[in-house]
Amino acid sequence: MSLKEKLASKIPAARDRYNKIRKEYGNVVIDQVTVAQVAGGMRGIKCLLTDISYLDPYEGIRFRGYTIPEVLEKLPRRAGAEVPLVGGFYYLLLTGDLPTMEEAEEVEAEWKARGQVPEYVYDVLRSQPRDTHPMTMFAEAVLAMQRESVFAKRYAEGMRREEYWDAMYEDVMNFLAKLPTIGAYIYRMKYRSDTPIPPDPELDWGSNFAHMMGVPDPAYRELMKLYFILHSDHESGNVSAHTAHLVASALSDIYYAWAAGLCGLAGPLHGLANQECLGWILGVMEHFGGVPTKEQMEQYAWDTLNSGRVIPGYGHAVLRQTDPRYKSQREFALKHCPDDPVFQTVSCAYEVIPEVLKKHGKAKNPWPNVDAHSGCLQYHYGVKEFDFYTVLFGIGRALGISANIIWDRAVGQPIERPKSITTDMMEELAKGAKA
Ligand code: CMX
Repeated sequence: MSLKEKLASKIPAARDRYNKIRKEYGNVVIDQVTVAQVAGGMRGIKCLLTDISYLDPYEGIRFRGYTIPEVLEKLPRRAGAEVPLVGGFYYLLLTGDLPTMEEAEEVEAEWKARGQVPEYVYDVLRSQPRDTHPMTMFAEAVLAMQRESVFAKRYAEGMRREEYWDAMYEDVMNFLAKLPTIGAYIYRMKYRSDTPIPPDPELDWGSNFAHMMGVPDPAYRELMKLYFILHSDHESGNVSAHTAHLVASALSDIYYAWAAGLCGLAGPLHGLANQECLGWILGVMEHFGGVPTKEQMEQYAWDTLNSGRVIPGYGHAVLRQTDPRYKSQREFALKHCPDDPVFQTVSCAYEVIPEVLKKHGKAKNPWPNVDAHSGCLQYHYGVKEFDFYTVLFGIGRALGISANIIWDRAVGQPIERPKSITTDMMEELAKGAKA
């Protein structure tokens, strides 16, 4: 069954279930909100609904109920490939079902058919000064394509609510199909003397990105499929996913929604952390003239903390263990580049920093997150321009946010609108409760 047919077959029951729960159990209390949560970035408030992924603080992410090792083991892969097809992974994210090889290849074929990037997108990119941050370029390219939106056109024509998901699906497939080409184009334009590489029709979505980047090592193709899968989704409360969901809740299309999400991903406490991590690791190496000893690493970590900065790549708002996305990348590095000095420095940090952060006593989670590892693998394969790394994150994260938004439209999730209070009101409530 094609992805769209499978989706169509699942939506009526899911929509009924969602509406029934809203109607019958609308008054049931599932969480309480404290002053600390309101004043502290809404941490931990259970107020978002998604079936695409779930983040357990100790176990890490599950995509549609599957852990990362399960996803990598169960999804179909092409002959000789180490990592499954991203098209098959997207089928799982959207439908909750493991695809057959044929179904995974159908998604890949659909992306291939829709992959042509409009010329004006290149004009938009080329009109920017070359020192514009690649995330700014990426967000601009996504926003520029809004004129292609099927959802916006059909909405203006008076489309029925039940059809919203269908138009959103069309937009999403058109949009996802083009992202690897746009990302690689930005890279080749900005850092490789303006020498874009056309896609290879024989390659899958993830491998094609590696090819268009111009990295010759075939292991990089496997890395990029892994990278996009690992970065796809992390529940819906993180800044980029939540921003995209919020914007789309106003019935803005995927182009508006993901351009906004990318602007959130570009922040140093979120997606930009991976570029900061590699900068920090290279800083350690430069300072000590190569891979540091554990004692040197400890000293450098304390110097960072004592100068009032955070150690990038460590800590997490939800996780309370080593991020399984970190572990998965570490396994890849142990297999493909165990002797790489940058990887060895990342490993040394892993041995030392959790203990330093525990002694420091502030971070609730002293363990590494996904960003602590991703840059070192890119660096190994020659992608050394680390301000580009968040674009890679942005391509991968588009998979998760778009699956969420299709389902938001499918069940009819409403416009998001939480309630604010003033500081006076909060103080009064707090004092009243204490008295
Ligand atoms: N180094 C030093 N201090 C840290 C720290 C770190 N890696 N992580 C947290 N802290 C500090 C916080 O700054 C905070 O200090 P204040 O009380 O002075 O403000 C205190 O510990 C408590 O923070 P927390 O509750 O543990 O963490 P938050 O949920 O507030 O923030 C995160 C989470 C990721 C922003 C934070 O751990 C951090 O800044 N890490 C470094 C940046 C990073 O790796 N970001 C990538 C995250 C993954 C992603 O979203 O892409």
